[in-house]
Amino acid sequence: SIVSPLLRTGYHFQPPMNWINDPNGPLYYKGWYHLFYQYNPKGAVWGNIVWAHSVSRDLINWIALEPAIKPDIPSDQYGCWSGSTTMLADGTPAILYTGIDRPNINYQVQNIAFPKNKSDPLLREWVKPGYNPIASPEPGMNATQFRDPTTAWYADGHWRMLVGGLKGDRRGVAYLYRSRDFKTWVRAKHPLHSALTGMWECPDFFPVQVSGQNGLDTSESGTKYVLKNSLDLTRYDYYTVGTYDNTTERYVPGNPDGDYHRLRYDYGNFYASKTFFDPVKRRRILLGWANESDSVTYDKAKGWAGIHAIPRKIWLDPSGKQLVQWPVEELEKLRGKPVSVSHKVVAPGEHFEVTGLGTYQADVEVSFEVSGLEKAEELDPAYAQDAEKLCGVKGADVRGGVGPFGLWVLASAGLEEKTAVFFRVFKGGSGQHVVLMCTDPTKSSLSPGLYKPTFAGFVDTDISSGKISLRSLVDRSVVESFGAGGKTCILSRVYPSIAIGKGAHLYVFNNGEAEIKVSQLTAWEMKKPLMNGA
Ligand code: DQQ
Repeated sequence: SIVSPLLRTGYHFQPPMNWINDPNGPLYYKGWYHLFYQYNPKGAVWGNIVWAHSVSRDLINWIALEPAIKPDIPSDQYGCWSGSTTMLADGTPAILYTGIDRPNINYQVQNIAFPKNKSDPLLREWVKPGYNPIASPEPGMNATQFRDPTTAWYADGHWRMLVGGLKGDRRGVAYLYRSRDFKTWVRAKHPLHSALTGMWECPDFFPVQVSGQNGLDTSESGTKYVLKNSLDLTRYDYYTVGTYDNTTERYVPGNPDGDYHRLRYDYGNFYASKTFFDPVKRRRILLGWANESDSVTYDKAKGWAGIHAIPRKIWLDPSGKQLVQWPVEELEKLRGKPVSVSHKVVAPGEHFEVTGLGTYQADVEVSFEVSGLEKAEELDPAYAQDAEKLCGVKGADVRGGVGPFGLWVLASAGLEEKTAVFFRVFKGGSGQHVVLMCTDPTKSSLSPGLYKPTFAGFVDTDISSGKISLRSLVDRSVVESFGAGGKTCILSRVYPSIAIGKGAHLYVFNNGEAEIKVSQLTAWEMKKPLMNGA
């Protein structure tokens, strides 16, 4: 059944039980990665929110500590909501977070906390200075839509941070605050940026290098910057790449349609994400929350709800137009013995099984080679801007020209259940090829009443060589996929009823007219890391 323990994820982040949502305040400190997260200590539904705390040496094995931030001062007594960590010049980490300070209405203020004992690498205890809150809604501001402070950055004698908000009914806002001493904060007259998209939750703002895969500390200046918002309206995370300078204190998206262009970190179930700079490996890491896609009744019956995506390293694509994401290399420590397939042709309408490993908990990397791009279907202009709609009408079982081809993961032996992760190539208006990546879970489970949306994004890759890669992290009830080396990512939750445990199989399929070659496929069964004592 859907509450089977075999559906509880094996290597994705989660506590032993209860509800989790947003990742909060990730940071590296004295040999340890710290992850805080929104957590209900009392149940598997949202509520009673505290900052739970876990630590890790490698972002993969996690040890749970006591919650770090709990309601215990007037300005957070009704909830400790999302926020971030900033490293001060003397090496002190500071947490900025949202507090709910009155009952029944979610009136929001921003608070600060510091470690009680800086020499404790585990940062177990946090103190909240008496001068809290450090920012409150002003007259004319929407006090119930004012939250989620970012990591602050330092330049020209000032710290600056953002707080997400809503102006009027529709304008999402990144309010900008300034401080000389990290104690007294003043709001800048104009926000860093705003757009008519609805409330901006969990803003994130950081510099990126224009070449290479290294990250920058949030206070280093970049040629380019990324601004991300989590849109309450759609429950997806959107970002733009643009420019920023500390004198004007304004961010300008590179693409004039940027705010409405809908570039997403992940085209699946992934929300309220946050990045941080890892000074050890000089990389920027993205963490995100994936909720369940079953019902509250099931969540209660399971006793848990919510996971985090595998931490992803992110960097700017050489085109400068988008980010690229890849699971942190530490994940590869969980790989068991590999199984490989090479140079295998999959004829139109054919599929084959990848055998020799347990695939309910696996890491699968494939390079495909397509011949016969001339067989690509025309792209209906009605769907040219909407990958999700396109995938809705051109799902995995709809025969195509070039594709659908890809993987069936968490598939039962008789294929009654299967989640398809695939590509489909179209001929666009001006003769160029358009690549669609989809996760189609419509056949993922025989259990009734599940929410099984198809997820999809376009892949901005040059397919003229016929080559494209796919990586899927399969973990019992999660399928987290990276197309074309991480240019398009899709995380999806599925709850098979027979494709569980040893009943889960892995296939490569081709439902197109054109022949597909698997140049190389390697699959690893994944071991279970330390996961918060569960
Ligand atoms: N979750 C937090 C808020 C944030 C929202 C509350 C996003 O601070 O805006 O749990 O999921």
